[in-house]
Amino acid sequence: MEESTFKAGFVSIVGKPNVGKSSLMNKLVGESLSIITPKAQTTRHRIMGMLNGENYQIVYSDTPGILEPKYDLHNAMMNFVKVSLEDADLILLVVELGEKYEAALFDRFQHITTPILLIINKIDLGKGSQVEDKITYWKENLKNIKQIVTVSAHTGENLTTLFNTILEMMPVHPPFFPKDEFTDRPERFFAAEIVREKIFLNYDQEIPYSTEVSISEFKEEEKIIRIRAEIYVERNSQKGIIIGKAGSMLKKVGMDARKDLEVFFNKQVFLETHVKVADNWRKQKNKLRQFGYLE
Ligand SMILES: Nc1nc2c(ncn2[C@@H]2O[C@H](COP(=O)(O)OP(=O)(O)OP(=O)(O)O)[C@@H](O)[C@H]2O)c(=O)[nH]1
Ligand SMILES: [Mg+2]
Repeated sequence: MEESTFKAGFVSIVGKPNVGKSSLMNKLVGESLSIITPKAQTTRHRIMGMLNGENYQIVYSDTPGILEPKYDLHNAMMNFVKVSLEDADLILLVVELGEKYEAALFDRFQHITTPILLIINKIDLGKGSQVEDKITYWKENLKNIKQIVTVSAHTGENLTTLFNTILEMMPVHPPFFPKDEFTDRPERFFAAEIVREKIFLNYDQEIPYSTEVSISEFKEEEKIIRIRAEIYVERNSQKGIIIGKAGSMLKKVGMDARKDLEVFFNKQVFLETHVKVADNWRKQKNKLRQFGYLE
């Protein structure tokens, strides 16, 4: 392929929490890079996933769901969204089927000059004329969009059409990253995210939101990877909840995580977990810096 026809660009996936941004990125990239849970605010970082073809490189960015910030962690998350929008050659604005126009969220997209594709996700849940009705609804409410694409990140419906539309809109440009790379994140990041996903899935109420995971050791040996994960909670009283009766809950998290870690790294994993307290870490700049949310 001649250099002059190579296409490469940045595609930012944005939208409200829980609409399926991470599910969509994983499907578009073909790798389980981003963690997915039924709870809102699962994603806290900008995570890049590259799709490399013979004559293209698409650099997707999964981002945290857009919300009204309530504490410093939220501010950091919204800054990831902002920076990702600034870098974008194309924006995938994702809404879920039942969603309505909210000025606080969508007004910012009414005047952006970067091209926007509106993605209506979760169409597998649609009944009767619901999907058609929603297309009409969004055309009326959001004028500044190039096209609407309806998909299901869950079943994969229409994802080929979406991919073709994205590729069509990519600028002619040489690749931004080496062609064998598929993410900007190191192995430790994915290890921490997999443990965090299991915490989102195994605990309720404030626990998932109060928890952060940090990898203090990642040693790859010939046959096994040894990982030490520190699980931080905000208050001492939350330690007991994480650990559970006779350590039962933490044991389950560890087992669930190890299974996925072994699939992700395609190798046997030994996982050690430790629960610690980082007082009010979501509201403390120094701790947010330590955990990689701030420069
Ligand atoms: N039925 C259905 N469920 C979906 C679809 N896409 C995602 N989901 C589910 O929606 C929930 C949220 O998915 P995520 O991909 O984590 O959503 P997100 O937008 O990344 O969420 P945040 O990271 O919290 O902003 C999960 O339970 C997914 O399984 C879809 O096309 N159909
Ligand atoms: Mg997400």
